[in-house]
Amino acid sequence: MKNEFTFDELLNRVNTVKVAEGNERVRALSQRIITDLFKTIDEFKVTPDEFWSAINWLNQLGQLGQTGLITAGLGFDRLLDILADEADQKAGLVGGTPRAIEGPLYVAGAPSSKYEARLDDGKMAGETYVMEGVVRGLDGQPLANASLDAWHANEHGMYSHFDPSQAEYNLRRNITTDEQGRYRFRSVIPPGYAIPPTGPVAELFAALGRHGNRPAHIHFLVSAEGKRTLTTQVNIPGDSFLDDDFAFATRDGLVVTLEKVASPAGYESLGISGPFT
Ligand code: MBD
Ligand code: FE
Repeated sequence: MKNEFTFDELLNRVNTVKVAEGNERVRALSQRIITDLFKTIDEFKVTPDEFWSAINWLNQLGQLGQTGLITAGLGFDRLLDILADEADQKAGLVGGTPRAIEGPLYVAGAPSSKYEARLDDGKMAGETYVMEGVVRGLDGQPLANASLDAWHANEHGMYSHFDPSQAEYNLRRNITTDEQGRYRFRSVIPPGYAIPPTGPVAELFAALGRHGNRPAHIHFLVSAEGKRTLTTQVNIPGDSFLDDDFAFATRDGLVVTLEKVASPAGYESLGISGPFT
């Protein structure tokens, strides 16, 4: 078999060669992506140096575990949410808390407790907050025994598990709602997040003239028996990146308001008692 090909002949051969049925969907998607890349390389006259430095970049991206970071930064995570919202609209599944992207920094298996939890280990600098609420179905009915995961960054914008300086599951907890669907937790208000200052994502962003900042936020993963799972976030108000999130993920309706409480009462079980002096 000779392998003298024109551009079109090689592309066609790559896209169709097979010795077994394989997976039709994987083949269709691969064909499209390979075709687009062949055309891009041709149209932009990509040099071998450029091509192999891109491959090196991809290898580094994988080795450093930054693939999930770049998908967020290039809008893919947000795209999936837009499409999910559209599908919900079509199915008449409207209302409730808007979804927001999970991001690459969720870790399953956080310590779990009923109704309430303290997320921080007492070492994080900053202002204490309490967030409390009720998990409801789309019908507005409170959901008892729902599972709520909450996680956020520490004062340096770093997440436990990915940051060796933090204890396991610091600023990550799972809460099971009480009989009235209620939850509440105590933590310390996080700052924004910034991508690692060196590495493949930082390199690409520099080349694109982009910043890699997210406004301060808290993540949630909420599930309940017989219900679809909600992945969402809330934002801390006043952050300068609220309208300029590198992951395009902040949304109307997810910016909370903060209420300063001078004399908190009823939070003794979370280690909070007032009045503050
Ligand atoms: C984050 O904290 C985050 O939420 C996203 C989406 C991407 C990178 C870091
Ligand atoms: Fe985050």
